[in-house]
Amino acid sequence: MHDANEALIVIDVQNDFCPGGALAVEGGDKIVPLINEMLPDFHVKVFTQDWHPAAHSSFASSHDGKEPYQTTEMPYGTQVLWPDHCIQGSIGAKFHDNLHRDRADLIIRKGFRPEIDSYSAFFENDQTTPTGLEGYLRTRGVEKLTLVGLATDFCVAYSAVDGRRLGFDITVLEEACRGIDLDGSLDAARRAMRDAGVHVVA
Ligand code: VGL
Ligand code: ZN
Repeated sequence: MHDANEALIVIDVQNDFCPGGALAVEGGDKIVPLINEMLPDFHVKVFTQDWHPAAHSSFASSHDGKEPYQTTEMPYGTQVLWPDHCIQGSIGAKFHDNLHRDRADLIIRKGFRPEIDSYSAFFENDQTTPTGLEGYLRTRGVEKLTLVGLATDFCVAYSAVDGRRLGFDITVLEEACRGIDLDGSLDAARRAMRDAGVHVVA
């Protein structure tokens, strides 16, 4: 059992990020048994769920002439455009069937504002709009986080770097993560995490 001040944060283990999903991450489903095994060892267990309205601004289909994986400029910076995914209430937005979702203390949804994407579990992509997770963790006395889930180079990495910015001790367990790796994004994410003082563990 881990200490009472440690939390497991399970990032976006949803059907659309698993094989067969709209934004499938290779081997995304392979991490589910590992995460299930880890869950009972943590006092505090938080799951995140990517949760977009239809026609979300992060979808390529919402931008004339754009294809998935191209980028566009948003008021808050450059945004990758994705295939439609994790639409609120859809099967793709559900957690993977085998994930022990009933173990979650808290499910935090993100990306529900039409005009802004949210990779991080802490802040939306403007880096200032909070999701509320920080307050939840602090009021439960949490200081250390272990991050697992999908995708390593987007939601996991952004959450890890933001967590460091907020002063949490952060470990990313890569064995229980899988990445998208868009144009070297996996290496860049590993570098950004290490530079931020995240413990990146194989
Ligand atoms: C994610 C791209 C778009 C993720 C979510 O969970 O890493 N990536 N939405
Ligand atoms: Zn998304």
